[in-house]
Amino acid sequence: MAGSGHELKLLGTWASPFALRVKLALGFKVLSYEDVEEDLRNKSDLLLSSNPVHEKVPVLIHNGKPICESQIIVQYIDEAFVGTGPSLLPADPYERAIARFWAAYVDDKLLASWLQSFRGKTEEEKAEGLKQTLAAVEHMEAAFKEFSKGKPFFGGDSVGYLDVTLGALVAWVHAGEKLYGFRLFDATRSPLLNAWVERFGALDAAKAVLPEADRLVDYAKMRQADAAAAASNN
Ligand SMILES: N[C@@H](CCC(=O)N[C@@H](CS)C(=O)NCC(=O)O)C(=O)O
Repeated sequence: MAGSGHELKLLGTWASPFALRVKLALGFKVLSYEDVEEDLRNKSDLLLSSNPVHEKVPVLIHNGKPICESQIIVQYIDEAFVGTGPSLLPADPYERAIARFWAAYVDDKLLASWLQSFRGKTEEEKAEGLKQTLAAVEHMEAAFKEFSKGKPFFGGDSVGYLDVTLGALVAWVHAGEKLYGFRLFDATRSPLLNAWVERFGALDAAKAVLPEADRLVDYAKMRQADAAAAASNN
C-alpha cells in the first residue's frame, strides 16, 4: 500500500490518541496504508497475535512484521521511510534524544495526570491529577518555546516528532473542554500551545485524521455509561 514493495496495515481505533499518532505520522509522510478498525471489546486474532504482550492498539504491520507502541511506531516509520515525505525526528543525535525525552514526558506525565484529573477514583485523586497536569503543561509550554524558537511548530517551520506525538491529543483537547469545562492548553496558562493547537488542527493532514470533538464527546459519554453499568453489576 505504501509504495512498491511495501505493505502497511494499521490496527487501531478511531478515537485512540495512540492510534491517531500513527495515522498522523503516516499522513505527514504521505504513506498509504490499510486502516483496520479494531473492536477492543472483541479483539481480532490478528491484534492478539501481533501484540501478544500488551494486546493493545495501535499495531503497525509492515510487510507482515508487527511493530507495537505508538511512539516506537512513529520512530520506525520515520526511519524505515527516509526520503518519503518530511523527516519527523531531528537529524542531530542530541536533538533526537531531547525530542524523545519530551515525547515520553507527554505520555508518562502530561497524559497520565490529565486522565487522572477526570478519571480519579476520589475527589482527592482528581485534584492531585489536575495539580500535576498544570505542572506538566507549564513544562510543555517551556519545551515548545525552546524547540520552536519562535516558529510555528515544535519541528520549526514544519511539523516534527513532537508535533505528531502531542498533535494526537488535539481533538481530545477540544472534547475534554466540552466534557469537563477544562481546556488542557489555554490562552492564559499556555498561550504558545493554545495557539499551536489551532495551528496544528488546521493542517490538512491533521484535519484528514483527527475526529470531530462532538463525536469524541459522544464516545466518551458512552464509555462512561458502560463503565458505570459494569461497576453497578459488580
Ligand atoms: N503505550 C501504548 C498505549 C496504547 C493503548 O493504551 N491503547 C488502548 C486504546 S487507547 C488499548 O488498546 N486498550 C485496549 C486494552 O487495554 O485492552 C501506545 O503508546 O501505543
